[in-house]
Amino acid sequence: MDKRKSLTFKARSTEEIIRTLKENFGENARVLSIYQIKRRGLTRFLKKPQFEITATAGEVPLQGAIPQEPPIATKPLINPSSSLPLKQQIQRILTHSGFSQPLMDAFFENEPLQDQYNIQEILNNFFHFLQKLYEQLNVKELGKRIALVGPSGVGKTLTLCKLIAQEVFTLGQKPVVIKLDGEQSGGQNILSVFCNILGIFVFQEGVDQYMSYDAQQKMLFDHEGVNFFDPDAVNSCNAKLDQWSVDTRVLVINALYDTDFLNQCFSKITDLKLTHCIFTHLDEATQSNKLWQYVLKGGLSPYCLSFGQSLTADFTPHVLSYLLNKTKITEDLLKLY
Ligand SMILES: Nc1nc2c(ncn2[C@@H]2O[C@H](COP(=O)(O)OP(=O)(O)OP(=O)(O)O)[C@@H](O)[C@H]2O)c(=O)[nH]1
Ligand SMILES: [Mg+2]
Repeated sequence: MDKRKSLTFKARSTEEIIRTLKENFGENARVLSIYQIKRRGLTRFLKKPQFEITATAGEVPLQGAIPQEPPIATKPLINPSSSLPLKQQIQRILTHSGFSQPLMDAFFENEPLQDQYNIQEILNNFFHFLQKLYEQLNVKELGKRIALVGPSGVGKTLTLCKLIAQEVFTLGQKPVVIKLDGEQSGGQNILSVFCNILGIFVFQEGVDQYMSYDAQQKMLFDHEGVNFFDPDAVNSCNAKLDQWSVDTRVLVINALYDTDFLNQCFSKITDLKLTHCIFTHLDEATQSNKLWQYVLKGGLSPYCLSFGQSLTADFTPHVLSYLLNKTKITEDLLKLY
């Protein structure tokens, strides 16, 4: 048994995964990532899901590393010859870069331009302003019962796996998982397989009865997709969360959604008693500047960000650093100055 090697293999069931892990690493196996292999065509409905697992006997890398992105342009930019007033020049750059009007208004209100004439300097001030607002946020503590809610397919289940991985690998905790999707699905799905490997109990509402009411037991809830345009669906989700006394209700949102849809989801904060938010698919977003508005002024506490399909990584609780790293000014516009 080689304690140092890492291994990537494919398997179709929990038993197969556990057997391979034991054969290669004995009791010391550490799962680094699990992907569900996507199938094409109709056969995907007929065959069991297949997983690709990477495991090692070594240390598990820490969660939450901040990916390095190129910093924003740093050369001084002055355009004294432009006919546009400075404020308008800045607004034009920020609007084209995806920042919202209310955020820009708050900036100009807070930081009068006075006799600054260097655009780069003002943009730097804008980033400091974003940072200042973030630091002033009243971020709510997480409770013991955490539910992920959001529209279908945003990445709730995958993000839940990342949170479970963090609980198990980083905090050494074993939460209980409750699937709030009625009696919809049974059998093997990625959440059940993953929890099985980690020795986490998964209860499926309507099928299993969860009997323990220990207030200290951390419980993570995976809710089915909610149609935010359907008041009945929103009410029934809220009733279910009330029934389970869920205190931390996290809105999970795909960062690629347009602002109309984001607004629709954020408009249900009161109806669903939402407390936190998570943005997913940051890896696919070429620019994430529009998210600042929701993070800083959306009314929910930022929880974490997801930027990839790994079950155990591609995830950070360092929302401010990640967003600052990813924030870009449309470079073509800057070339004009
Ligand atoms: N690239 C990328 N893919 C992601 C991310 N988060 C989730 N996905 C993918 O998005 C798809 C849907 O993810 P799920 O976790 O099943 O979404 P869900 O919200 O639980 O879906 P429902 O339960 O059907 O409502 C899967 O293929 C995930 O691998 C992310 O941050 N980046
Ligand atoms: Mg799901």
